[in-house]
Amino acid sequence: MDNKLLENLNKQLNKEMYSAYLYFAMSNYFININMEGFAKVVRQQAKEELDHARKIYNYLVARNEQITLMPIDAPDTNWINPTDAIKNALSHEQFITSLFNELFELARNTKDYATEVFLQWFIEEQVEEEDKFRTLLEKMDNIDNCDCEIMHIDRNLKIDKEYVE
Ligand code: OFO
Repeated sequence: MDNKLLENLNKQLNKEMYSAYLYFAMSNYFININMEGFAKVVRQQAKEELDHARKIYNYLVARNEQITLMPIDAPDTNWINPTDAIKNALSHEQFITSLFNELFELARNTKDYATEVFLQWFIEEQVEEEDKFRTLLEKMDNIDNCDCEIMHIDRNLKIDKEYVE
């Protein structure tokens, strides 16, 4: 595999672990302000991020490539309200999308067709990830951070079967 592509895939493995940390941190934030519905949503997201990391790890193993594990940064947790936290989730996912786009381009430019196909799953997944947080944010933006309405959304998320513990 091309050296730069391998280096960036290893970095992406680290970013997925960071993403899990970010959503665990966000879950703590929501638990501390008694919003268990939002906490459940981001905790499920953390679980998905760990799956993404595992997918990249397994792919590098299957390709017999060198895996480099790097330190995971601690996320910033200075959210001022629930909307701020979910905005952070959306902008983080947009950043991750840009990283996958770069990886895809590099795989294509280095004619690594197996990696190009492997990355397609992530490109599609990012559309869903952005959509999930954008949809949630639209609901929150419409009510302008009114506490009672945010709590109403939280209660609905808590019973929403789409999100599991
Ligand atoms: Fe792994 O997709 Fe979010 O960050």
